[in-house]
Amino acid sequence: MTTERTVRRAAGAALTAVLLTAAAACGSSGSTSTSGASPSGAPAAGAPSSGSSSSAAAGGPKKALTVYFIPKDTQNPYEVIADAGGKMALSQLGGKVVVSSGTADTAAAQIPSIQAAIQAHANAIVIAGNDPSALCPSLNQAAQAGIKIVAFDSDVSCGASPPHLFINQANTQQIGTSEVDLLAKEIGGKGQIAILSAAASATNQNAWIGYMKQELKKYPNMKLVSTVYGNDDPATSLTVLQGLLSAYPSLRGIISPTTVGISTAAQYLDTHKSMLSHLTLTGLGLPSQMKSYVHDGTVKEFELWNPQNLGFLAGYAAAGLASGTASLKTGSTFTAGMLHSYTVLPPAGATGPSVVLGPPTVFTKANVDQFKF
Ligand code: RAM
Repeated sequence: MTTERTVRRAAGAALTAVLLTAAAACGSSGSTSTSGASPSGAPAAGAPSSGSSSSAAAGGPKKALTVYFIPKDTQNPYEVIADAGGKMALSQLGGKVVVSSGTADTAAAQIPSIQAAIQAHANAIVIAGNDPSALCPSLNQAAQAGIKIVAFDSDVSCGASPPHLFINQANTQQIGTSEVDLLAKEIGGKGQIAILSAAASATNQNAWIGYMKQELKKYPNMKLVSTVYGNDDPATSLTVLQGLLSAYPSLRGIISPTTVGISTAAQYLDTHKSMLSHLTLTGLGLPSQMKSYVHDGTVKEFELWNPQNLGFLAGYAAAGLASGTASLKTGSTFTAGMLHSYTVLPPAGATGPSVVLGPPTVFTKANVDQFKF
């Protein structure tokens, strides 16, 4: 049982829509990109204007903060959208985001970006961990240099040191169990199934897969035969998918808990439609990437949350910690602009202090077009 709970959650699709900006406009093509107080993408209608924060005086975050966003990699569209949310948050607070990471989903590729944040005297780091423990020594160095540490998307498990806040996209258990339930519903709870995941060391996917395995006990006739890892790289995802399909010709279902994996698999099945007579795909996907596959029947249902809201919340959390207006204390609260107030949840299992953005949305033909991310 998890003790996570949503204290204040994004108010569904209406709020989701408000925070959408063109992710492409905010994307990072190189390994490092900077966004100042005037982002290229104007805040969407309803967003507070970026110059409005005399908030330090009002007890809000300090102005002119520099926050390093270190996503899993700089090329994954999901991560680009999440970083855009961070840029929007810091822009509203009069600070800036520097996006820096590698192009492969490894801890080694992220360590230079942590070092760069230390060199730049950043106020905070927001990192999506490609590995639960390999980043801890560098993050400790950063914390010793006075940099506040926030994990989002994929947590790090460094124990008490450095202390950090995890911004969870949704309840971890719910993400894992709901994907199994979606697939079970579609295939009648029967047959061989497989998981097409991201990097083998990714904390988030591994935590979800743990709950998937637990949930599978409810379906004795559904058998998990293989888990393969595409490293959030489309080419690798395709290779391991093809290996899976040839090793298990009777496969009835695939869960891909990664936007890169599910979009790659959907694209493949779209051009191998005969497979759809016996094979069902679900998982976590970006509606913008998946909608054509939903409309042509390749995929019926999948889920996600708004990655831009995730980055936005992480940006506010980082700014709050760096300003002393947010803390890691259980039950303490901070305000994340238009997403309102969040309460810090108690540590549970391998997860330290955390906040949860909100429940995932299930996308089908009926609603997939409403979401712009
Ligand atoms: C991929 C990444 C990310 C995950 C999403 C659902 O883009 O692995 O970490 O949260 O999928």
